[in-house]
Amino acid sequence: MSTLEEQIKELEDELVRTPYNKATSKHIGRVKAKIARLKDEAVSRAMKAGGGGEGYAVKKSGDATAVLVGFPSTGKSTLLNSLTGTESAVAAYAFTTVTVVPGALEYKGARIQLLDIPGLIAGAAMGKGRGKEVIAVVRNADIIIILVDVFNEQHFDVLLKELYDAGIRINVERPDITIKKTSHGGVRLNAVGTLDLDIEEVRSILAESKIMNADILIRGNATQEDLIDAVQGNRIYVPAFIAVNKVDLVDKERYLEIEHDIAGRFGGMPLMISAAAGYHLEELKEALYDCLGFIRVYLKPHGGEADLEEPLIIRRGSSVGDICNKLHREFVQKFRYARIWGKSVKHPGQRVGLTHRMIDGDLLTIIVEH
Ligand SMILES: Nc1nc2c(ncn2[C@@H]2O[C@H](COP(=O)(O)OP(=O)(O)OP(=O)(O)O)[C@@H](O)[C@H]2O)c(=O)[nH]1
Ligand SMILES: [Mg+2]
Repeated sequence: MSTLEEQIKELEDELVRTPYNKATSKHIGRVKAKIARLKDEAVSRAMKAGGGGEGYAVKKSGDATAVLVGFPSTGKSTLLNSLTGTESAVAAYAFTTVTVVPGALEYKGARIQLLDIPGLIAGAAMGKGRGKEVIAVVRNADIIIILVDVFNEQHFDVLLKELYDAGIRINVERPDITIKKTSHGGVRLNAVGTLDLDIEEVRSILAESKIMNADILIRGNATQEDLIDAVQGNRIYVPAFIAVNKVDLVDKERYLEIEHDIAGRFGGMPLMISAAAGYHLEELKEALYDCLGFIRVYLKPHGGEADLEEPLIIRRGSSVGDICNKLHREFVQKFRYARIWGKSVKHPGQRVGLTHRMIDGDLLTIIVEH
């Protein structure tokens, strides 16, 4: 019996050999689904493997948690220290950081927890290096800063692959796919909008997970990978951006070359920084704040005036329930209703429930049982 890794390799080779067309799409879907299933199995085995993990339980704090992901010695700890005044050990050799070191960053009223972690290397998703611990922390973050240094821009492809293998999807929306298992009737597909997948591909992918009866609802377009992700069900969708560190060590020409190259491959401009020299760090904070999509909500006591001095900083898309959770752990249980003045409602003072989503600038009154 070959190992999981060998089986995955064989299937991946087969994929490379098989041209994609109408006749092969069904088979390709099945092979991709199988690879995803085996990889997930390898990842979850690696995550369960014993040993290590000491000091990795960092409690989330602040308004959002950002994590620094990069190869060893790219300057993650130096960056954490420059941004937050923390003292995470810095040294010119690999794996200086062996645990998670948190720091706190205040920017425009938002408190961002920044986590420095050990370097990530090829194979991390399957547990190589400190992969197990590192991936667990990354999966928990609200945003990822991918850090490469000017001498190793190719690391960037490896980092993206490791994140992908670990089920982390960056800068994409979760595909709108609902899978409802049924007891009979086969696989039925309901598509809202144009969908490039056909029913045979869908059946083939589901069959790989032994789902023979189900109602599938897909809103908008979706790829085979999207459907496989939905079937596997443990994917994480998180924003990320790239920073290139140590730009103090290259000349202007090389600087522009790297910037251009990464922008082309990532589809977005990287931030060109120097953690040690303090170059472009304000821009990095702004990028963090922007990418996290913070909004401000003002609390207005029942019958009183809103506190316009100290807004609550929350993530875009947060609901009244999210705010209740943040304010007090009993608020959700004792919640009766809320009133809102602002853009998220039609009438000033409109009554809303826990699932109502807030918009920047809203005033909010929460009514709880006493
Ligand atoms: N010239 C220059 N050197 C830097 C910069 N940032 C970090 N370094 C140096 O790079 C080396 C590695 O920095 P660390 O901050 O320890 O790197 P790390 O990514 O935390 O490394 P691990 O903990 O091993 O994963 C140290 O010698 C730093 O002084 C920078 O912006 N410019
Ligand atoms: Mg470090």
